[in-house]
Amino acid sequence: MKTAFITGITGQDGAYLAKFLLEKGYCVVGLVPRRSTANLWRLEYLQIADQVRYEDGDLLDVTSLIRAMKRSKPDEVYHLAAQSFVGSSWEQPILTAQATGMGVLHVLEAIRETDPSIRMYQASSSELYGLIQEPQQSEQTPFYPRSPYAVSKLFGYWMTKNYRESFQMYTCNGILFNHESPLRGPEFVTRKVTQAVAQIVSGRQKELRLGNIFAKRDWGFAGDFVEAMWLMLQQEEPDDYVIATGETTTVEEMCKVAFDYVGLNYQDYLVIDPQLYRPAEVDILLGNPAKAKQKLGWYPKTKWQDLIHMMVEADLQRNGK
Ligand code: NDP
Ligand code: GDR
Repeated sequence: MKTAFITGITGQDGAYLAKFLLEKGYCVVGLVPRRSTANLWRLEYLQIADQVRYEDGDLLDVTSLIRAMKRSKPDEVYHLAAQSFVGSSWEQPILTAQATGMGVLHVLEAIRETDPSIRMYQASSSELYGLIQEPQQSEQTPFYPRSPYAVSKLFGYWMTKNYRESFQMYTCNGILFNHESPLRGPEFVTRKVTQAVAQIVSGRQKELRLGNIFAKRDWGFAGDFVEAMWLMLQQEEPDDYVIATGETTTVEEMCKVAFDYVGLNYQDYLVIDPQLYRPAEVDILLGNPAKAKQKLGWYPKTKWQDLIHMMVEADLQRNGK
């Protein structure tokens, strides 16, 4: 039986990945940072909270990572933990740089100290592309990060590549485009919208305040994307891959699809709030997943419209509708 060590197991991707790996017969160990209350709701939602082994540890404390890794002796490490909300990264740039940037180096060092043959997945991001240099972004597209979050991810990307080249470690960057689900944090725009739809339907909310509705994103389903993380660690050679759907949509169109699903007109509820605009925006993202399809045999299975419907449905249920 293989052992997988997941940082960020309490987050959206951590929960879906844990479920995926448990179904493959892995022993799954999750790193959990000290919080006043452990944040296990996603693992409970997927009914796997009691099938995971937990290790205390924080990305900012490399000794805790080394200890947790030595105890769990993993074959594969999936490094998903980060301060992952782009919007907050301007408010907390130093914490973001430490967790999202330096955290990657801490994990790489913990692996190097424990057993350099452990395979490692790094959660890189389409935010690396930022100010877009090519209409569709592939592994060859130059990076131009546009937020403290993206700059921190750039450091993590290159450290992951550097440890592969310097120490022959099996480390991979998954350059994942936006992926969402009913387990998405409510601060991200898709979930903010689907939650608002459900609350408006149940009379708990009257309006939806958004920032830049003209931004375009390539939205996929998190449940599809975690399979690609695993596939990257099953190859003969480590490499970096774009994971995306190859379709892009505005925030406004996504909003329309969510409200249409319950028979409401989004224009009756939407309020544009300039306070929600970002200091620097990523206007459009559109990924080219051709390499992942060719080398990993991976392709996205869920259309973004179905994903938004799935999320509205889950939020309606949470609101008793
Ligand atoms: P979430 O925000 O849902 O999860 C983040 C996780 O990181 C949580 O488990 C959180 O723990 C943990 N964490 C935060 N700070 C620390 C710390 N100091 N020490 C240990 N753990 C910590 O993110 P997602 O699941 O959506 O994303 C997973 C990864 O993929 C992130 O690195 C993100 O940046 C990246 N990514 C995500 C994309 C997406 O569209 N979802 C696209 C591309 C990249 P807690 O719950 O206790 O706060
Ligand atoms: P993003 O996701 O920044 O792409 O990062 P988010 O859902 O936060 O924003 C997407 C786009 O929507 C616009 N927007 C709003 N966003 C939020 N959150 N709230 C609003 O009210 C709002 N109004 C408009 C944003 O300006 C933006 O253009 C996500 C995260 O998961 C990262 O960790 C990951 O790396 C990238 O996706 C790929």
